[in-house]
Amino acid sequence: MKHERTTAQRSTAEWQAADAAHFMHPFTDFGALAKKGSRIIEKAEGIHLWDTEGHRILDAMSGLWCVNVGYGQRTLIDAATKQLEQLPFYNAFFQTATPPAIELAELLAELTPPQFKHVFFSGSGSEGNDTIVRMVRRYWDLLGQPERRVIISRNNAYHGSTMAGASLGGMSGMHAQGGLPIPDITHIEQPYWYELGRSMSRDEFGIVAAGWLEKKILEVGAERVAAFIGEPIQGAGGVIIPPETYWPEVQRICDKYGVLLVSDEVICGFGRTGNWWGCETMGTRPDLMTFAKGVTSGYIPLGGVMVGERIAKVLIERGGEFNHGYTYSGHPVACAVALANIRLIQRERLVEKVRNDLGPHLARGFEALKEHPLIGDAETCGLMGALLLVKDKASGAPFAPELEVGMICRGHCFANGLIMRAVGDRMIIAPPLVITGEQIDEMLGLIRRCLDLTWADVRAQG
Ligand code: PXG
Repeated sequence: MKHERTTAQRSTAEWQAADAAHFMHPFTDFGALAKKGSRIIEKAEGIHLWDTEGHRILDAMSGLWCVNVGYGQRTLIDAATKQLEQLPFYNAFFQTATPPAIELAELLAELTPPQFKHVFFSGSGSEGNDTIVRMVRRYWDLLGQPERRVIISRNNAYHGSTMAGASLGGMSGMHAQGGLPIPDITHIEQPYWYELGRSMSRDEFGIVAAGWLEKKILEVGAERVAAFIGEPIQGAGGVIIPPETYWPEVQRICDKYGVLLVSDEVICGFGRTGNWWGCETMGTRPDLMTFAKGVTSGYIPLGGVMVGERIAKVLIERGGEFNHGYTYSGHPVACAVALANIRLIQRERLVEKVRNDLGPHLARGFEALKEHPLIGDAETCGLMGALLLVKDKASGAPFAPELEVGMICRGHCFANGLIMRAVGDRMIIAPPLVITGEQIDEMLGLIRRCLDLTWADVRAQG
């Protein structure tokens, strides 16, 4: 009768046993998790989650960088219900379309920078970046320059987990599994000032780091370079906020060599940085943008690519059939939820709040945390932030990686009702955009307590 059991009837231990027996989690050491047992999240409201043990947890990661409007938003739930009743699915392949997909395309064209009038929908950010690879190469083929195939990305970038997404990404651990990257994708070093450029000012380093792109273009041969892709701020890589000089210089270099610029807005889009798009915060004019996550606040999967007119025009006027698409490209329920989500962001003026109020509030809190003996650096942009834990504050010397100080800190966070991620020894947050000033203070208080506990552990270990 086990198939008939429902949530309410199972204990945490029973959930954990069934989980370990059947569910292979993403990016997980299956054997280790099976021994330890998952934390089972059962419900959520606002910026808080509850696990099956009844613990209340402040979700400072917005699910996985996506639940920007917080949990339990009635208008999103109603939009999904209504669309499920009216038309749960129809495809967009055979010269058909559904009203929510058309309306969302129209709204995205309005909300994005003026070079964007067209969108290609996918089911996720990874699929969006697969679309980018196909589309970029198709564009250059149609222009009679098929040798322009190479896409340049960066080390420690994250662009998804499909074959193309993982190839574009710069995670060596991912490349090592499955024979990646696929051909004609190459990487340059990331613009991580603290690690790579502390002998210079941030601004000087930004120019140097952008210069690595020009060097790579010349090494590959400009006539072979199709595009450069980057996250305005690297998220999964540890909230690496580049110097202000970096992106404008990257734009200048792309323009100089006719290389397409792709902004992966999967995390930075929909208000996270205090503007609708990370490229607006960073001052670039991309030819393509990938989006996902915040488009529906994670209530339902949806992703896509904003296609700049430079590319759309060629695809439309000379393209013929583009042999690419997904069953769920323009899924009507996902699009209906996205419409409700975007209207909520507009109605509540969340982007303006992040820019003028919440972002500066968080920045002040992180500035104050810089005094903590564990913190080597603290930075924020909008509602993204990173705290770097270091062994020696004066010199900035890092802890030995095997100490896993970030994981120790993350453990204290979990135990104290806070979800904060550890990427190595960078502790990162990206709370829902509906967080209030008071809740930011509550979060900062929890962070400080967990830093103190981590500091005590570190000292006890000598
Ligand atoms: N681009 C960026 C910039 C992302 O952050 C993707 C593409 C892929 O999206 P999908 O929807 O295919 O997952 C992402 C996803 C982490 C973490 O550990 C980050 C992501 C996904 C999983 C884990 O921070 N970002």
